[in-house]
Amino acid sequence: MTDRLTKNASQPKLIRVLKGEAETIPPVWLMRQAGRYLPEYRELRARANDFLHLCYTPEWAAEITLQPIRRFEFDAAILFADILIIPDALGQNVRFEEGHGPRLDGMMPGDLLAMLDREKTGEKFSLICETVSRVREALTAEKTLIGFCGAPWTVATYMIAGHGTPDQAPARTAAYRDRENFDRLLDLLAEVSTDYLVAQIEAGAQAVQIFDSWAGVLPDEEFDRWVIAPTAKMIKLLRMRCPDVPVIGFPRGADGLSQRFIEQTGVDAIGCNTAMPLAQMRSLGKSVTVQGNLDPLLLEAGGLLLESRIHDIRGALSGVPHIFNLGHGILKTTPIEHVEQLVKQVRSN
Ligand code: 1CP
Repeated sequence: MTDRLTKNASQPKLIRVLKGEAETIPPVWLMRQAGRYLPEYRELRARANDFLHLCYTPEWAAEITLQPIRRFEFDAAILFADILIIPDALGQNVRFEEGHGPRLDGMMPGDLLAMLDREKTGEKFSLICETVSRVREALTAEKTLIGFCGAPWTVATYMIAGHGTPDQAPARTAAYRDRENFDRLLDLLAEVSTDYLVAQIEAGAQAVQIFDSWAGVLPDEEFDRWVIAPTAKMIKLLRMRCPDVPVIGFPRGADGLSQRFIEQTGVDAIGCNTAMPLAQMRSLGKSVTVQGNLDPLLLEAGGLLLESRIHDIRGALSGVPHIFNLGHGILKTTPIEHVEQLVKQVRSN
């Protein structure tokens, strides 16, 4: 751990912790912190009508990114966009239907490879980067701006099925049947996603998170091939171009394979889902920064149990580099007062 320590008091707290420092009061932000539980988000969302149009309008997307910072003073802002920007920018048809989540024209890996066009991505990526620069300009120096993308495996599950699925069966079946084209698809996504993250960093993102929300459904051999290998490739390419920018991996649900994920991808931090035991998080914290893992449903429920769990998470992770966060995205039914209570308690001694 000591060799990762680049002590620099002038850096924001979240970056110090990502570089391996343990803070008595951990930095805090929440996955999906910009979104539907906030009335000010719902108001803008209703005016924009179309979700992708919101993401591609820098003025609105920057405003939405900043809304939770104004309200709760989190240590980090996360760019407001979506993991499905990548398929959209590559030319696949992506829509967000009210009440149904995302809808894509799902296709087999070979057909996707024939249709996707890397040359197309520049125009849409530059709109997202314009949001990044606007947000960085508006934030004070102690706040960190996090850029993000989806991991190749998770993004591919939507590109093949055409929508979210409980078990990612369409993508798993397609990948088992045509491993060669599936590998090529993940390779393309890894390269394009790295270009996208580099562009976000050049525009002002100071750390990046790679969301692999569906990493937990794979057998270990496929986990190596479809989760670890593309993530390791992205991080290797990223380090060549942006050596100092910390990377948070979030292989959700892959608890038993977390140590292997850390060792083989080279992430600086690992996002831990709600089901990961705190003792395991503490042990992972010996090699990387750990982030998480409050249950979003407990934050929604509130009360004494919430208070005692926040206390337990902080206690279990004291002395290791820890970023306080949820184990998955905040729910749209979460009362604002519960978020206020969380931030207050995490910042109390
Ligand atoms: O109707 C609406 O207002 C849209 C709701 C919404 C929002 C607010 C979607 C649709 N995406 C987002 C923003 C978003 N998505 C962010 C913004 C930054 C933040 O505040 O954190 C981020 C980081 C994401 C990432 C994302 N999108 C993931 C990975 C994280 C996770 O929660 O697992 C995934 C899987 C998506 C796909 C997606 N986009 C939207 C929905 C409803 C979904 C899930 C679809 C499904 O599987 O059913």
